[in-house]
Amino acid sequence: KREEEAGKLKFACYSNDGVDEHMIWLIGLKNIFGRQLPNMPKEYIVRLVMDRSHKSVMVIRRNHVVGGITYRPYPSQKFGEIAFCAITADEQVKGYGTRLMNHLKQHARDVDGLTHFLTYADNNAVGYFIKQGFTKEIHLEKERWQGYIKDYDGGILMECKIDPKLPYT
Ligand code: SCA
Repeated sequence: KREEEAGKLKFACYSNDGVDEHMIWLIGLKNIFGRQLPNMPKEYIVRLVMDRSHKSVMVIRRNHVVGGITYRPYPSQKFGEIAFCAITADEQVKGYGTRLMNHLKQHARDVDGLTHFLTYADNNAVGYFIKQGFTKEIHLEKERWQGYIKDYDGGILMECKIDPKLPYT
């Protein structure tokens, strides 16, 4: 909290919108995903992070990306799919992952108008997602998400309902 007040911690949401500075932050985040998600092909990471229909919420400290979450909002369906989520190695388990998710929920609700998130979680990330309010039970009606998100084997589909009123940040 003190760091944030000193202006050293910043949460931002960027997409590949043609602004050079946004591209630089997205490249920094893409490099973290490449290192933290070794099972994901690098080309696939670049493609989604740079895809214009994806957005990335990231935490920036002292002009460096600490971590982020890349997601695709489906505004017509009012849900978003989380594609990647990672914090750089030496900054993990310090609370950044939780704060990042809270910023994502707030942004997705207030800017994108979303009510839910879905993600195919890696086995070893299920614990983290549960702590962020995700469940393995999918309450969202299948008609709202079927055909929109790609099936991905090796992952467990998880859902999170975004509270309509709660201040997340
Ligand atoms: C953290 N926690 C975990 C955990 N990582 N619990 C179980 N399994 C894990 N892997 C717990 C902490 O102990 C803490 O619990 C709470 O979750 C939040 O901690 P934090 O400090 O806020 O978390 P942080 O380390 O900053 O970030 C979590 C994250 C990170 C998982 C993003 O560790 C990371 O980048 N890991 C490597 C990459 C990864 O596995 N990414 C996950 C998604 P308390 O509150 O009780 O103290 S894999 C992916 O993106 C592919 C697609 C997908 O959707 O899965």
